[in-house]
Amino acid sequence: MDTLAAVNDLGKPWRYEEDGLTVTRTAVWSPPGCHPVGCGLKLYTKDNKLIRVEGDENHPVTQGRLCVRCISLKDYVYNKSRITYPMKRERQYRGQADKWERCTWDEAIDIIEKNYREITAKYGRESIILFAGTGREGGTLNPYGSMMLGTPNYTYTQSGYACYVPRLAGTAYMLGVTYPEIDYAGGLPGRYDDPEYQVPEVLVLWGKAPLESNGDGFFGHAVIDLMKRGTRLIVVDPRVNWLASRADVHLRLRSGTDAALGMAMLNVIISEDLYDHDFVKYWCYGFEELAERVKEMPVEKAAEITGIPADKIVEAARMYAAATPAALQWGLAIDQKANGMQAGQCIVALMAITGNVDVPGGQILADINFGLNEVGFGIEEGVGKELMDKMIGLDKYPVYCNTILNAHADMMLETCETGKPYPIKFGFYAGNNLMSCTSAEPKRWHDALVKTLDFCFTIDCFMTPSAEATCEVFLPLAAAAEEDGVSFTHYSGSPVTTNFMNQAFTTGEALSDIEACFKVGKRLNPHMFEEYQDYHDFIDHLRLSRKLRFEEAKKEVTIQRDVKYYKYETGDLRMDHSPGFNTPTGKVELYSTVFEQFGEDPLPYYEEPQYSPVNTPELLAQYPFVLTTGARTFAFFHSENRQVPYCRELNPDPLLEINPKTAKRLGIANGQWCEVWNQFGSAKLKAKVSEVVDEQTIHAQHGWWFPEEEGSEPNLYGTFRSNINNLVPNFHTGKLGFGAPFKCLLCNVRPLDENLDTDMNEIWEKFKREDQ
Ligand SMILES: Nc1nc2c(c(=O)[nH]1)N[C@H]1C(S)=C(S)[C@@H](COP(=O)(O)OP(=O)(O)OC[C@H]3O[C@@H](n4cnc5c(=O)[nH]c(N)nc54)[C@H](O)[C@@H]3O)O[C@H]1N2
Ligand SMILES: Nc1nc2c(c(=O)[nH]1)N[C@H]1C(S)=C(S)[C@@H](COP(=O)(O)OP(=O)(O)OC[C@H]3O[C@@H](n4cnc5c(=O)[nH]c(N)nc54)[C@H](O)[C@@H]3O)O[C@H]1N2
Ligand code: SF4
Ligand SMILES: [Mo]
Repeated sequence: MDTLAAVNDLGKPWRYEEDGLTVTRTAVWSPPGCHPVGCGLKLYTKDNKLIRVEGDENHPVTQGRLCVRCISLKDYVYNKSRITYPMKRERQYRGQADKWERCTWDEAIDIIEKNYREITAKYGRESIILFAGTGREGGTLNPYGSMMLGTPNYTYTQSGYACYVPRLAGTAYMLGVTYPEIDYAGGLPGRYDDPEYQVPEVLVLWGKAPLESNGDGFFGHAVIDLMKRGTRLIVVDPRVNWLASRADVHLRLRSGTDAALGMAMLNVIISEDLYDHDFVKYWCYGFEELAERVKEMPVEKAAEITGIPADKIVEAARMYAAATPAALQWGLAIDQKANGMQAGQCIVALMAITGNVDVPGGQILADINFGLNEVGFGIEEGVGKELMDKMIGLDKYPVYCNTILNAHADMMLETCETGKPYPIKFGFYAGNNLMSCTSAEPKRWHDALVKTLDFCFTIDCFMTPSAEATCEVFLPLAAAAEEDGVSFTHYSGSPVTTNFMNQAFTTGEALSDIEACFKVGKRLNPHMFEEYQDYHDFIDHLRLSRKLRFEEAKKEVTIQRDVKYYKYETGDLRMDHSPGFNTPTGKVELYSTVFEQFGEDPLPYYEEPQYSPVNTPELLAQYPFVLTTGARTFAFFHSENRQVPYCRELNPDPLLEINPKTAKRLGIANGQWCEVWNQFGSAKLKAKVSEVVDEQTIHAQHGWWFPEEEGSEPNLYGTFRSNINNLVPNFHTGKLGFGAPFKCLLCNVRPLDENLDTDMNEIWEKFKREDQ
């Protein structure tokens, strides 16, 4: 279990005094939005005010390194547009930014309770939708949905749950664990020099840009650490991102063709006999079938599909197979396509047949005692089986809904539009801004929600376009520096550290998600909270399963967790503690009996993106470019940080990357505003003319809105003007309901005559001045 020792090498206590300031050491999650990376911060305060932020050199993984979003924390917490008191507004004034009035927490909860009682009495608890976003503290583990609201319709509103869960589901079916993170010695006391550790000779980054994203609790700098120790990179990416430009091999594929590349690499490794015979023989199921299947994808065919030269595919396959160990990290780009599960299948098969699973320097797997199953969700109790059966989408996509206990995003949109099979009336945003970022066809969501919801509330640090359009109550959210809480790297799958957030100061009446959930939940569903004295007790239960006590453990700030290898030999991967993997056959299922049981092909296959130069050549005259979106940037976490001058000035405008030759042909200059459009919609972005993309590809940033602009309807902070999701359709998922084409569509681009800068810059400068 967790070792409460060894970490605080430099000997600093969790709180101390320095030069007249109080220093609080903490390891944060969100907000500002982030995944549970748990970077170490030193917060310097005086008289309950944040004076400055520094990286904490005591943290075993981050060792003082921080990204711009935590460095600029002061600008975030004291931003002029931050909301630090509860607010209310009459239903008739929805969409009117000047109609909000300050109120007390009690008053806000009274209003929420009154609506909750009235609406659930009339329409049942199934009429409640919880809008979930990415894995931030409040949304994760679902206490808001199951305990506070008791709704079966906890809904992450991105079409096809095209983020992380397709990866989790695929690995759960094939390996019996959650996402197998690469091993960067994060849990070992000696880190990279630990005798148990081996530096990977090769690291494959496939559709992932970890320096910018630090995705899913992985600290991106670990890749640099490894490169300094000799690790060579293979990068699979249509764009030349920073790491691709430093890779030994860059496989620059056409967006959306990953499964073809994966099958071809498997084919090379198998046909050239480069695989790990022992591991395949003893621990893999269905190797012969896989070998047969991937013969359908010879490298020449894959080269034609992906646009990567055949010899490069062979080179990469050989390099990966020859390395001992080799690590592979795959990212969001794989989830964001209908064929993503199959690409994921290829990737897991690559790891397995080369013998890199559960070995030092390869992929780390969660111990059966770890992982999300250690934490009580209270869902059965809070929602009840009868109601869970009413979850939207359960009939059509049972695998999706049951895997993550989430209503299906696309089906939910349809339900909000039609009121069928029952009406959705009560809404709550728990870390979601669907009109700017989360969802495809945001205007369609807007129209459906404005019409269907009788009541809606949110908890956030800032007003968002989504809340402005639909909410009656706004609850103020504490930033991570203002709260007590806990985070697990990688959401506790492949656990490396447990991190404690130590409250350093407070601002206004802002409360953390956990505290707010406790406070509001006690009113709405008191029986669910009876056994907790206060919210710290609730944290112990929710995050620590009472195995540790927050009040004690927080002093460690970060606890490294025991990483064990070769658990398939020791029985630590299976509930029954017998050797093997936690799958129906006890082996790594290259041929997935689970996929088969769900009516999916048990083996990987390639399918063209729904709209692509190959699949829909008839559309090419109108939409000649391949569109990929949303590659992460350092300055922003999704739709956040646009208010923070420090971040915004690194990336002032929504950018569209276009190759110099394409730009020249279309008459587009660097920095010129453009319109990008396709059969689903259009958006206005600013051209960044760059070799980062090839001539056929356009890349557009996501998550744009303008907090400095008019908030009232119809402008809603300009959220629909530059929103690239106007071009992304719903209902284009894979067979099991997972995946959506956020990173593989067609589009066209044209230069705009109007120069939007003139007005926009003036508004921004005024906003910024008032903030200082
Ligand atoms: N700064 C910052 N960090 C974030 C976020 C944020 O908004 N900002 N968001 C967080 C969230 S929720 C997530 S899910 C993670 C995602 O983070 P990552 O998993 O790293 O994903 P992305 O940055 O979206 O894309 C990674 C790379 O995929 C490439 N790519 C695009 N299309 C394709 C394709 O078809 N195939 C392949 N192989 N590559 C492709 C892009 O060019 C990009 O370089 O980041 C998290 N971290
Ligand atoms: N075109 C395109 N669209 C995409 C993507 C893409 O790559 N391309 N990526 C998609 C992906 S992977 C994801 S995960 C979604 C993300 O979508 P969301 O997770 O919905 O992200 P945001 O739109 O930033 O909205 C989050 C809101 O939560 C607030 N917030 C931040 N931290 C916390 C917290 O701890 N608690 C609470 N209560 N609120 C908090 C923020 O202030 C913000 O207003 O976007 C998706 N949208
Ligand atoms: S990755 Fe997240 S936690 Fe770490 S410094 Fe950046 S914003 Fe802060
Ligand atoms: Mo995500």
